[in-house]
Amino acid sequence: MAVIKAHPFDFPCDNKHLALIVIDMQRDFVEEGGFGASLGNDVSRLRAIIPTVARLIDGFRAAGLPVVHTRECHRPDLSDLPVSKRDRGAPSLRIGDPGPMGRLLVAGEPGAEIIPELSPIGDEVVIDKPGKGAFYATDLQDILKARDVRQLVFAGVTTEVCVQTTMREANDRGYDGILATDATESYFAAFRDATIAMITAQGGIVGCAAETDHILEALNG
Ligand code: TIU
Repeated sequence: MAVIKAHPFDFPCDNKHLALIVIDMQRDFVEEGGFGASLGNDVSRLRAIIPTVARLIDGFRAAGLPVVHTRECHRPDLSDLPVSKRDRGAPSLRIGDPGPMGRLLVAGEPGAEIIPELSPIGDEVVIDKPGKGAFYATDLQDILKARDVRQLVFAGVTTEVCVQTTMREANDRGYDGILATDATESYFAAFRDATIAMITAQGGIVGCAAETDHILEALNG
């Protein structure tokens, strides 16, 4: 069994049961004119991880391991959008409003698509999710069960919102989780760092954390 050099413990990874989950690398979070920018965020921080996420995805593809992509988006009629989520904060545009990339965070609109640099290929699964966590109101768990996946590597955005929420959901469902620290990013550097610290504290209460190079080394080993 290969071992990923990780913190706070080296992670014994079993390639027969390992998958990569790439969270919400969508135009709406990573490009100007999207939902993230409408909340007042600087999207350039998130763009910086694109090459590293691509390298991680390529490594999983080359090893023949599953890659699952998620997209945070809502039905066009917004029936799965709670008013509390729609009205939160003081956005210049709300979810469902028309923007430069179509209606914000609405399935089927250009802004909800995964960025072209990281487009899914072949039979890679894409999970559309109305919440922050990728298990909530989706069939992700059934899909992972069908492929006998038990260990999950996490990448994507944003670290403290959708990535952390999904990692916690996975932890409660019995999955081993490992966060790729240089393949995840937040609009706030301090929040990314705090998330890595809090999931790995207490002996890895939620999971462990490793650099992409170390994850790739274990896949190839
Ligand atoms: N606002 C923010 O940091 N994130 C989100 O709204 N969604 C995700 O993290 N995908």
